[in-house]
Amino acid sequence: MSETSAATPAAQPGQQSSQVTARRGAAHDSVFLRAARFEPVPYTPVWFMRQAGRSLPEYLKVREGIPMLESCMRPELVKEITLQPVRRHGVDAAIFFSDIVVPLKAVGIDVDIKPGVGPVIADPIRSFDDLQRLRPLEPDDMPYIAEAVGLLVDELGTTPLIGFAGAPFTLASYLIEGGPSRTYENTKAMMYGEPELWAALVDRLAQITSAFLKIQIEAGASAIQLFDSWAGALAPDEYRRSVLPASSKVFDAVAPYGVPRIHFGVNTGELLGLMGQAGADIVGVDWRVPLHLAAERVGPGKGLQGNLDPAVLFAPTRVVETKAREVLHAAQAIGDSGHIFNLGHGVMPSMDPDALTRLVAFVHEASAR
Ligand code: 1CP
Repeated sequence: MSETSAATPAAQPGQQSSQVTARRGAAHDSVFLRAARFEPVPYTPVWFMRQAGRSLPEYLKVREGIPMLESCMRPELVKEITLQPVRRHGVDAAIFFSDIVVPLKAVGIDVDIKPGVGPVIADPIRSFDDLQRLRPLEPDDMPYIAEAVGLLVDELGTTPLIGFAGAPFTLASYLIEGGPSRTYENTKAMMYGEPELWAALVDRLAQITSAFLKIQIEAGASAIQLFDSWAGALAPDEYRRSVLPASSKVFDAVAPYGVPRIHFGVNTGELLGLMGQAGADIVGVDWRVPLHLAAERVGPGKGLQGNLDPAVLFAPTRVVETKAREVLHAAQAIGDSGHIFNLGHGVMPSMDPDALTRLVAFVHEASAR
């Protein structure tokens, strides 16, 4: 973990008020942030990717009749949805309710989130001409984000708020394919066949992603997670050549703030070392690689987040507990701290929320030291 991680940056002239620093400060000694800084903790902190969302009846209720992207632009609603899993499950951190495509919408890309599908882009970006439509992101493009984060950190008090963004590769895959993909054929065609266009695209996305993260941090987010959900589609050499430089730019851009930086992707067993090298303090691991092996791949000085198979939650409680204990045991490879318990990917809509609440209590109890 880098020296800067624990500190608040001194040199962000005119960008960060002392008020915001003080608000973030309320969560400074939380178990989540202590673990993220490798400090001793009384128990392993836990939160869940996609903890806000369709598994919760209270979420379905407040979202009724409001399209996904519109809900992300209503600060009071964002605050309520972000708080719901914190109230219900007692998780150790909140994750900001938004989506990785919100900053694309903010710079004028015609994107919608279609129920049951995901993000759909009306006019995919496949040429230098198309790239002109992807302009840089300015803080004024999304005033509703800083407002929602501000409301949240005031309400959350000592519970930290995790900000997030999509990494350049994963965002590029939606922009190029026009929506979710299994094969990433158009994305890879550009990456292999038009390396200059590809480099320009991921560089532009690195700017947009960095700006989106900065807005959240400056408004009071205590940590960030960069989701490169689909980077696992790439071989390590290709990741190193075509993706890592852009993701590194993002991590470098937020480094001066000193907030812990988490980097996650699905199916990234072969990329874990490189994803750490990109600049993360903590590497998120899916369920395919046990944490003691992930620790070897990531190397010393970095934390790990994960990695219970989400589908385990559909099994009886005793099985969930056995499997969760296995995760805690494997995490001992990195010592008593530096581990943040999570699922290996997001909560599924059909999951029983009570099973998640029980899991939080179990992780706290089973890891107590
Ligand atoms: O109407 C709805 O409820 C739509 C479902 C939904 C939700 C709840 C989408 C559509 N996005 C979100 C919120 C969201 N998205 C959050 C905040 C909630 C939380 O974590 O508690 C976060 C962190 C995301 C990030 C996100 N969006 C990722 C990275 C995380 C991951 O799952 O790997 C990705 C890939 C997206 C794109 C996206 N948005 C929505 C869907 C269904 C998808 C995936 C589509 C695909 O398969 O490509």
